[in-house]
Amino acid sequence: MAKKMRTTEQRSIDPATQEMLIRADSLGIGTAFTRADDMAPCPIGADGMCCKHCGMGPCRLTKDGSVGICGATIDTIQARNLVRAIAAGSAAHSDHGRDMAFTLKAVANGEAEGYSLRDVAKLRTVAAKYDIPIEDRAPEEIANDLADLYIAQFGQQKGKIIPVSRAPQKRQKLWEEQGVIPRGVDREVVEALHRTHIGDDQDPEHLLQHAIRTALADGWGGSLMATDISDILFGTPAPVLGQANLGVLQADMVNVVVHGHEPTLSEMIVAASQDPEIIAYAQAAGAKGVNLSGICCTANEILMRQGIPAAGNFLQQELAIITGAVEAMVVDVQCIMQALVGLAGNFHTKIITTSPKVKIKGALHMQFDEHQAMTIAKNILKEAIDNFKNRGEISIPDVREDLIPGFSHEYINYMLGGSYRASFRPLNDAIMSGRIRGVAAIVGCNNPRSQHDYLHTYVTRELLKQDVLIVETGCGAIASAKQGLLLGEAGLDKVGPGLQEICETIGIPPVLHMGSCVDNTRILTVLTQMVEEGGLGDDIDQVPAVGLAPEWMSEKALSIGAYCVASGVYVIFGGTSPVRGMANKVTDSDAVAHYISAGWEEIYGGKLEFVVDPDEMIRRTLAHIDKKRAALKLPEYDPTRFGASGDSRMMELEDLPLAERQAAMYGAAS
Ligand code: NFS
Ligand code: SF4
Repeated sequence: MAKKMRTTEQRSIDPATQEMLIRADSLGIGTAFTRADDMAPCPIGADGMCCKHCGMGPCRLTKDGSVGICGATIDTIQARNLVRAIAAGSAAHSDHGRDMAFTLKAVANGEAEGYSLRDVAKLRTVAAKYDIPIEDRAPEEIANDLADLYIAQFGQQKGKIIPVSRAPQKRQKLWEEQGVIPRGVDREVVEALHRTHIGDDQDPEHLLQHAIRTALADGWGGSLMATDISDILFGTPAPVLGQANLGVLQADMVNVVVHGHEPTLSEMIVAASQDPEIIAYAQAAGAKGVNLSGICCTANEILMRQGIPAAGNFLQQELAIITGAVEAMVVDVQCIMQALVGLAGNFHTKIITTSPKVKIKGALHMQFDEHQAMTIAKNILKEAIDNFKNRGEISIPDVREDLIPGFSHEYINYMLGGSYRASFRPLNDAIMSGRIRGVAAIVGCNNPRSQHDYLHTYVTRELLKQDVLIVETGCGAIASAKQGLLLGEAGLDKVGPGLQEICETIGIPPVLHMGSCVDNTRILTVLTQMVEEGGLGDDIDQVPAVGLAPEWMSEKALSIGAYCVASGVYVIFGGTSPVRGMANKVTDSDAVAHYISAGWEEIYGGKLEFVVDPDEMIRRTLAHIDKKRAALKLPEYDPTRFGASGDSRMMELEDLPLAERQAAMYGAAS
């Protein structure tokens, strides 16, 4: 079959990316974009119908009704593959959470050089949720107890992991009845591997039930703990001004790009880069200073807390190096392409691995240890500065966009409260009145199989026109940032009339950047608080909300999708389905695809679907939101009811007591 080479415009909608892809071509350098064109995905594996779980295989099931050597059916193999992917995703997020807990423990005991407990208020709030005594105690004592409690969740063998207690009551009861509350984070991941070994669990529905439990160990376990601790150690995000895209690299400075996921390293590199000793060292090398920027979720972590610019999202990691202006790319864990090392060989860039868990052949390994964090961070920066003199010709795209990230659930709660009190009431009211039709979370990766950033931003723009408030995380948030969608009032004219009123009244962008992928738990918290606020049902599945991952590629994304479904959310993924079934001409088997959609919806009220066409994603999103509105007996969405005059009306209503305000806003609707 002839290879299909795409044009630069077909590969990405982002001008900085296009410019660097042209440069890569002229230098004869391959990237993930060209490799994706060179290699068609294996259709059998893509549909989840290849099994490599034992040495009798690999078994490739290519015909309807065919089975593996052991007799495993297509349904079983698809379910097993999905369970394993979700287990890997859950493991990645949760192991990140574990390391954060160890860091918290070290900080509490004065053993972590350079770190402090930056948000004591959040520490106290979180500790109080678990009945850890907080009165008359030093923050370190509280932090030590919280760290112990969180560390224990990973190895716990029986009972329930404790953060689950933060879900809506009704949801917890449902999970209890279904037997899917994680007993311990590690236990569920291990059991997922056990159950999918040759000759174990072979009932697809039973396997997929454990996929839910394993994913919940991520969303209401490892990830939630990671977010809590990151906020406690580095500060709970609040809006700051930031920038995104490759144009944040600077010609006259030492450029250090931090890439990966764990904020423990990147936060310390931020601190070290501002140290007078390091600045002097850079100046002695002939540079103006050290310019830090981030890629992937590390970018999100330091962007939303420190305003450190994001050089780009997942598919731009190679392109940053192709500028020729990066002295060092410092990586820790997850989403780091092995191609970086070979690519960097064409330039002077040093790839520095830092995690005891991640080495890449040919990279420089400078192992990070939170006990000597500041010393190691400075050594890493000196290595980069020493490399400045080796820089060759550079070409930095003059493309960057401002953005305002940092909408933690705490901040959203605070900002919505406006003049009367910190609360989710105004958001619930706006949804109930129909000013906001519903909420969509648009999250997840880039994938070189689809046009870079296109699906994220197309779906975002179209839903905004339909008065859907958008929250974003991960590489999707960076995609929107680069397109100027995360800016205060700019672009509000392209937003539906009701949503425009709300954004103007509260003073928020219509797309809220909520952090890294681990921070998708912030979205779970927002949904829970909306439920608790009242008026939108008594569980998450009743809220008019949808989750989308239009350009997903990682196993972590599948875990996020599954825990959102288990929490009651309708989740739509773009691209290929790992359980494609019917859509593939080879087989009529769609039992697994059907089960994770209709089957899961019957149990959890949420469902997981894979949809290629973005207009179909939008159609299904709006249909779901409208269905949920109708079930809540909310007025039908009608954009003509709101408009320019609404602004002053909102202001008037704000002064009325709650009951009167609601009566005025919804009229006869109960
Ligand atoms: Ni999320 Fe973050 Fe990006 Fe995908 Fe990778 S960086 S954890 S996995 S690619 S969104
Ligand atoms: Fe084949 Fe069964 Fe072994 Fe899988 S577990 S490789 S289907 S024999």
